[in-house]
Amino acid sequence: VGLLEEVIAGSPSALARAISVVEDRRDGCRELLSRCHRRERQGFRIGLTGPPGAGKSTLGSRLALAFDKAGDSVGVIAVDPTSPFTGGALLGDRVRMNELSGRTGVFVRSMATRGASGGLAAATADAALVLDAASKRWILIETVGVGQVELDVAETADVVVVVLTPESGDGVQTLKAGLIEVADIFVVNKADRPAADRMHQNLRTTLELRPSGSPEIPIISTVAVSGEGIEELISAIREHKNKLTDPERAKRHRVRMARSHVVRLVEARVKSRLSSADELLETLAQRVARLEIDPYEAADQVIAAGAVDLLSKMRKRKPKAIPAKSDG
Ligand SMILES: Nc1nc2c(ncn2[C@@H]2O[C@H](COP(=O)(O)OP(=O)(O)OP(=O)(O)O)[C@@H](O)[C@H]2O)c(=O)[nH]1
Ligand SMILES: [Mg+2]
Repeated sequence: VGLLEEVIAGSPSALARAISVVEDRRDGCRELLSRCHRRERQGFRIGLTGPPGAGKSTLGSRLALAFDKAGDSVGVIAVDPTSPFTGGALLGDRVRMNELSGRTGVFVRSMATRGASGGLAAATADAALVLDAASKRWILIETVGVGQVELDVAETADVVVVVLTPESGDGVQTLKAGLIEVADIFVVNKADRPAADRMHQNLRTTLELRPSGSPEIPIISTVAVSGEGIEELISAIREHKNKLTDPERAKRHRVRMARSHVVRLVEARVKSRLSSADELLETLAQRVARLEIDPYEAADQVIAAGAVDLLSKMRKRKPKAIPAKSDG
């Protein structure tokens, strides 16, 4: 394919097209990704997550500008917030992100969620691979951290920055939201507001409650709108990046990332398989409702049907030898 060569050569329009191929799973997607994957990984992935309106986009723009100023290329993947409450912020995002796009070296891409939950994390990780091929040194992935899906997206990053505000509630709530598990760095943004110090303190106390030996998680106060604290945040990110240069750690990290990527792909496929197995599901659901079989048996049958389907794909040479579907 000529597309990847154009991406490697640095064409922004080819990059945009390649990401569309990946996002929409168009023809040639698999081949493209496989070729991207075989190349040396270049970009360091920074996941920015946190509640709606915490300042992730503002912070991300600051980071992108700072990296760009330092002469490094940047790719940004902004995952549209799913929550209807933040729909209004979307346009604002686009405008600010577009401002950034005008700068050389910064490539910004918005990804639609379109409800395909498992698919989103996979698509994001795939898009990051394409940005690698385009030699982007820093890859920023913004996602609203409100649910498991968003946390999954965050997990596809090399460093996860969880952005909170003085209004984000106490540390215990944060713990409950599962944010501490994914966080490598905490940011208390909107530090210009009252109660920012208390939030910082709460967070510190919560982190101290973790079992001894837990990895250290820096807490950084920022005012994204003015740029205050951005340097500290960049230092913390670089420090985390440096830790990953240790060969043993780097290896473990790569395996963990690969594992997560594979899991996301499997999830995405199972989900899309499920949505195309409507007929089988309907039949089974009716049998469950009639108390003929229990839901566990129905689930077994769906999975068995999927496995048969997978097998037939793997043995492309004689696909007809295997029944496409078990009709139970
Ligand atoms: N006072 C204050 N306002 C801020 C700060 N950072 C961002 N904001 C404002 O907070 C609002 C939300 O900022 P965004 O950067 O869009 O937040 P976000 O987390 O990307 O929002 P979503 O993508 O909708 O979840 C905007 O009006 C920003 O101008 C800050 O440090 N202090
Ligand atoms: Mg945003």
